Amino acid sequence: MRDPFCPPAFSEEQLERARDLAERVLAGERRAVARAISLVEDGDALSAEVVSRLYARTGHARTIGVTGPPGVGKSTLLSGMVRECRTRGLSVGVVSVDPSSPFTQGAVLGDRIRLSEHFLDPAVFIRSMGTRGHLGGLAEATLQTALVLDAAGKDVVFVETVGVGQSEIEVASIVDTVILALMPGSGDSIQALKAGIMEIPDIIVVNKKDHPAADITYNEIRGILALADRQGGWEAPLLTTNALTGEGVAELWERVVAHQEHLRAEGRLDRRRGESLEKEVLSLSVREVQRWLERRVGQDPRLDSVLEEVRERRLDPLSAVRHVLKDVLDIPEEGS
Ligand SMILES: Nc1nc2c(ncn2[C@@H]2O[C@H](COP(=O)(O)OP(=O)(O)O)[C@@H](O)[C@H]2O)c(=O)[nH]1
Ligand SMILES: [Mg+2]
Repeated sequence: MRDPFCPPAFSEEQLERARDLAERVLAGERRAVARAISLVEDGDALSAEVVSRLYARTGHARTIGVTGPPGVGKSTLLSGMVRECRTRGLSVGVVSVDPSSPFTQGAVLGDRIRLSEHFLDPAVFIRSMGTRGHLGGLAEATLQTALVLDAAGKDVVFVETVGVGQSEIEVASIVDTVILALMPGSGDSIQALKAGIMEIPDIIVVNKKDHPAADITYNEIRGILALADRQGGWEAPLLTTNALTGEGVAELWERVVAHQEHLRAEGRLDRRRGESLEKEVLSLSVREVQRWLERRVGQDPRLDSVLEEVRERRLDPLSAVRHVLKDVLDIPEEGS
């Protein structure tokens, strides 16, 4: 297990490989992009080295997240939006994350079918991520993959993630525009919206408008949105689509563009991106500290003795936390 406070030492040869790979990604070389993403996906320590060499050249791509419960048609909608981008001459990267199919990688196969028309297009790069690996966490791997695609010069980067209720929105927060896709039967997500547990996304789309209950769902969500606060002067539009026929997909893309223009016009894009990146760094730092601390159990006599005192009820948990912060993590007490 690598120690986050002590980055792995690479050989000169490895560093040379990372440099070379980063250069080829920046040149937009397809095989290099695939290789870099594989390193990210495998949680290979060298991937951080590659991404650090790409980072300064990112920020060009428009990033769009599509989230929602499994089966609502996110991948199919994405395929339609990729088509919209291509007719406008925009190059596209797609990262599709579906941890809901842990056994068969079925989502990955299904996505290949749903996105198949784009696989031969050299201006489109599609990557489905299964559940394997991800030592650094799925959200981090997704962010790094999006950065690779951005650095490779893609104009638009889509991130598809499964989100039910309040879960998995984390990944969506790294993008400029969040689309929540729902369909009749997405009860949990609709309840989460209603209860205010789930943040109102930038755009909501009710897919499968051919479904008999689509109107009811549409009206229910419209009712929720009517009561919701506008966020930053943007009123989240509600749309209906039939991703299979492509009905409504052009309008969906127009709304995405309108949202991006809204962000840019108000100088919000940079602020939003800045805040997301800040949050990302903090939450990853917290996670690394947590892992580091967990690894210290059984290794650090000070930590072990504090834990033992708690077990034996000689020390209460909150006092123990103070000891851990001060003696193990070396964090000075608040106010001192
Ligand atoms: N009837 C109908 N089926 C759809 C529509 N959009 C997608 N589907 C189907 O719904 C299933 C799940 O679609 P998929 O895009 O994989 O959903 P995801 O899990 O959200 O990515 C597939 O069988 C699609 O063909 C739609 O608008 N109407
Ligand atoms: Mg999908």
